[in-house]
Amino acid sequence: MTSTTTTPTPFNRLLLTGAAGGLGKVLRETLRPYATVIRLSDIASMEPATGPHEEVMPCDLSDKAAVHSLCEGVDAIAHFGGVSVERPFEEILEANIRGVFHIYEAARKHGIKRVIFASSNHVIGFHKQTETIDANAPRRPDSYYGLSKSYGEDMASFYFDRYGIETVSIRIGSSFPEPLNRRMMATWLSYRDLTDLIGRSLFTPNVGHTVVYGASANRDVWWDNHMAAHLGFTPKDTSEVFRDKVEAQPPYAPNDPALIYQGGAFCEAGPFDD
Ligand code: NAI
Ligand code: 15L
Repeated sequence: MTSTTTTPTPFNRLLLTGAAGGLGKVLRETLRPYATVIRLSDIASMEPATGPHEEVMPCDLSDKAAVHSLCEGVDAIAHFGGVSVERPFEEILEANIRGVFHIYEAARKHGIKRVIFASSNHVIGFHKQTETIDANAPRRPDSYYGLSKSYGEDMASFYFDRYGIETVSIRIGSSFPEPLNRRMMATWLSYRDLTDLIGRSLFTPNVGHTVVYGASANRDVWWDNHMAAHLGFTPKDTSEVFRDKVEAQPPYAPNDPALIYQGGAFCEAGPFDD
């Protein structure tokens, strides 16, 4: 958060769901400056608290009562828990759809005023890679997973309009240590840029419900963040430094969705019941 004019006062207690996951393990460390205490939660086991700045509280997001207890005493939520890839609808329903409802209901009951929602590029995955889209582009979910993130964004919008709970929904591209394939040269979001974007999303006043695309300063741009300009997010990293390594991989076949659609392989995942 280098270009803000004031240093934000950290939250007292920040809840991080999905804390045992790929991003959660990173954010457990990098979100530290944003809160006195980070409450770490997941259905999976994780390392015990390493000091008074951490609390570990296991929880299944599909358990309403457990999520309500989880949110007690919390000032802001970074909601990163849930199924993170395409799976049968029933799995997505429990973790992502029921889960996000439980998070917002608990936020309402406990007076929590700010949520960061880990949304995904798969909300708009059926847009072609030749398009550049902003936050107002029609959603074109590419999977049950993408649908659940679209539902989460609508939940965020509703809870702002109805109850004044503010959310930044980050449509994360591909956040990994480095881009893993040619498609990710456009979608990659470094951990440093993600951490900065979460900070801005937590501390920028009056965000209402803001949708922002999460990508680093990559050469090929599919997403236009002018509608989230108030966050002041200017990514610092770029996938260009990995280009030679990634382009050593074989090229995609001409009909590969990874070459055609923004959501890549998710556009051809499933069906699961046949
Ligand atoms: P991950 O799969 O490594 O982590 C998700 C965590 O959620 C896991 O630790 C899992 O145990 C937990 N979880 C699943 N079901 C749960 C339940 N019922 N109750 C409680 N916890 C549950 O995924 P990753 O990559 O760390 O992503 C974190 C979040 O960011 C996810 O919501 C994902 O959809 C979103 N995201 C990630 C992207 C990426 O490139 N890493 C891209 C777009 C979105
Ligand atoms: C996501 O939403 C997934 O959570 C992540 O694992 C990647 O597949 C990413 O999108 C992507 O599109 O690369």
